[in-house]
Amino acid sequence: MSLQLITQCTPPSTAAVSRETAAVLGGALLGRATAGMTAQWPEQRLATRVFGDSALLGERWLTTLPVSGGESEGIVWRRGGDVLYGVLELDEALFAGEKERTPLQAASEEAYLRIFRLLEAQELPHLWRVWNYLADINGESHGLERYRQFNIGRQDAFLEFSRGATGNVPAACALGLAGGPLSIAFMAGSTPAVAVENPRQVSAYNYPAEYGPRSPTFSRAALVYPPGREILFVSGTASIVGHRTVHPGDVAAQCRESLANIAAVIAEAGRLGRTGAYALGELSYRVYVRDPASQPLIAETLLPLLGPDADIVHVEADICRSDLLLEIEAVASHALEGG
Ligand code: 3EB
Repeated sequence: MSLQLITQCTPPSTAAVSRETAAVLGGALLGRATAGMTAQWPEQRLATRVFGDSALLGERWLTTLPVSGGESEGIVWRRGGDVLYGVLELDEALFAGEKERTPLQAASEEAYLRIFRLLEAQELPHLWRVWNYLADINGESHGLERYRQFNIGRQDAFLEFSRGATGNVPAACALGLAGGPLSIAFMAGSTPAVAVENPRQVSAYNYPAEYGPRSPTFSRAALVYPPGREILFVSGTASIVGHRTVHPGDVAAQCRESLANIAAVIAEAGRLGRTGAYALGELSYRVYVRDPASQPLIAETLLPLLGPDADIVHVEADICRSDLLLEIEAVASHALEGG
C-alpha cells in the first residue's frame, strides 16, 4: 500500500498511524476548536463546523514509501516516494496596496507560483489535487466577487508557468470560510493525472464570462497513479448543469443534482481509468453545507442514494456561487493489477 487515506472523526492520535509502519504524508484537521493543536506533518487546519458527535474531522494520507520533507517559501511539505503533499497559508493583507491586483488576487497568484516553484525543484511537476479555502468567498471588494478575484490569480500563475489553464488541470475544490488566511493544500506527483470531465457540465475552464473575467482552473475529477494504486479525486461538485446553477433555493434538489453529476463523472472515470468502474457506494464524501439548518435535510436526501454505510462527513462552508447551497467532493481508490 503506497498511499492510503485514513479518516478519523476524533482528535489526532497515534492509533491509526502505526498501521503497517506507514508514515503520515500529510492531512487535514477540520473543526471549530483546532487552534493550538500541533501535527508533525503538513496539516491543513480549517476552522469551521463539522457536523456530528465529534465535531472534528481528521484526515491523514499514509505512505509506506521513504519520506522526506521541508519548508519552502512558507509551504510545509512532505514527499513519500514520488508523491508530495503540501500546505500553504497566506495572509492576503500582506499583498495590499498594489494598483493592478486586488490583495486576494495577488495572494492567490503568489500561492500557486510558490507551489509550482516547489514542484519544479522537487521534480514532481504534476499537480493532482488542490484544496482551496478563503474567507468571505461571496463577498465583493474592488468591484469583483472574491471568488472571481481568486480565479484571476490562480489562472495567472498557471499561465506564468506555461502550464495551460485548460484540459490537463488538477482536480480541486474552492470553499469559503468565515475568516482566516487563504489556505491551500495540494498533492502532486511525478506522473500526470488523467483529467476527467463531466458530459452533463461545461468544463469549468470553459465557463462563459458571466461567471467572472477568468474561468476557474480545475478539472471535474482526476485519476492519479501512485505505485500500485489508482486514486480517483472527484472535485467539488454542485448543482450545475451546462454552466448554469439549477434548483436555486431547493436544497434537496441541489443535493440530488450534485449526486447525478458525481455519478456522471465517475462513469467517465471508469471509462478512462485502468481499474474498471467506480460505484457511488465506494466513495468517501465530504459535503460542504452553506446553511447549517439545511444539514439534516441534506443527510436525509443522501441516505437512500448512497446507502446507510456510506462514508460521509458534513462540513459548514460557503460555496463559490451564492445560489449554490451545497457542494460535494469525493475520493476513492483501487488497486492496480500487479500493484
Ligand atoms: C463549480 O462546479 C462549482 O474553483 O477550484 C467546484 C470545484 C467549484 C472547484 C474551484 C469550484 C472549484 O463551478 C464550484
